[in-house]
Amino acid sequence: PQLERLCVHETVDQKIPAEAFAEAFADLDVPVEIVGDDAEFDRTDAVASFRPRESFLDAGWTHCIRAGYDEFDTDAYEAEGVPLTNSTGIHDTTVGEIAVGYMVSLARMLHIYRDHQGDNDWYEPTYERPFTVENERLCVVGLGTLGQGIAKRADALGMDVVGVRRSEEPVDGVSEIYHPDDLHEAIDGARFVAIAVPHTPETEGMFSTEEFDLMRDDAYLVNVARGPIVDEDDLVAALDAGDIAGAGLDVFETEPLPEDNPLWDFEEVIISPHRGSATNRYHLDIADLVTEIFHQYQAGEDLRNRVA
Ligand code: NDP
Ligand code: 7N6
Repeated sequence: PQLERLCVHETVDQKIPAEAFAEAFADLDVPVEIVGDDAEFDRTDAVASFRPRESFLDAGWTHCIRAGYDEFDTDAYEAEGVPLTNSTGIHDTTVGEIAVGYMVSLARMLHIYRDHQGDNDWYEPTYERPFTVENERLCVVGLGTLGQGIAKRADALGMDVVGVRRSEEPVDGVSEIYHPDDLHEAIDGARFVAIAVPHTPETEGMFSTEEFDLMRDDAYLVNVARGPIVDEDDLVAALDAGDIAGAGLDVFETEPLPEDNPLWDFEEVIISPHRGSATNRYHLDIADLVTEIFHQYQAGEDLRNRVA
């Protein structure tokens, strides 16, 4: 059946204003409603949500407003024959900018100067500490939307960019592509390692003590993908031991990052609250994508970003 309603689940409010998001569908020829957990669905409903709910399996189509749909039970959607789509394809600029922002700050010490600014302190670092990202090697692990957004910007800054992905498909600005089996070879010698893979059984714990030992002592880790890809206890131990120099982190094993988590206390760790994709027009980017898929559904076409 054709879709007769678009339901915006209230959990979207955790990342984008639900009202503004719903209003962004003014041109859609069906009503748009913000719904809560008491809502019931049938096959004429489309649902756009941040978090999964079992009730969405009664709808005609569910859209996850995140690129990472790891919290959604794809098998259940397959079993019900309900299409599930995700939001990959729209975060190249937003997450690319924040990843490059971490790297430039970690190199030029903006985070340290800002820390000292709080004490009106004209802090002068050691001569050896600052460096330029230009000519430094970056290894981007995962070369999809995020990875390409990071690689393109890093290449523009003159970095020497290599990457890791399963397929060999070349990527603009990336001089060499390694298979995940050769991850160690790929990160060996890199000054920055940026993680941009989805959280899957294969990528969970991809970075632990072994990788941190192998990385340069003056290397920095950037994680804009998902917390569990990095073993956080091992990361803390590696930072404590000086096995790596620092990190820029947008994602964590537990979010919000608990107040007593030791990662807060490292001078050379920059923490952002899973807002790598956040801008004041993020709701419009997602609404454009949902609108496109909505029209594909109504026309009986293949759905962009279908993951189940
Ligand atoms: P894409 O699907 O576009 O890209 C994923 C990339 O990872 C592909 O290049 C894929 O290439 C590669 N990949 C998959 N599995 C492996 C593996 N085992 N080893 C190495 N490479 C692998 O996704 P996005 O770039 O849109 O998003 C990536 C993830 O980033 C999301 O799943 C989400 O968790 C996170 N994210 C975080 C955001 C934030 O706010 N911080 C915002 C958006 C996304 P190939 O198939 O060739 O292996
Ligand atoms: C904000 C979520 C993703 O996977 O976690 C990120 O897209 C961003 C809606």
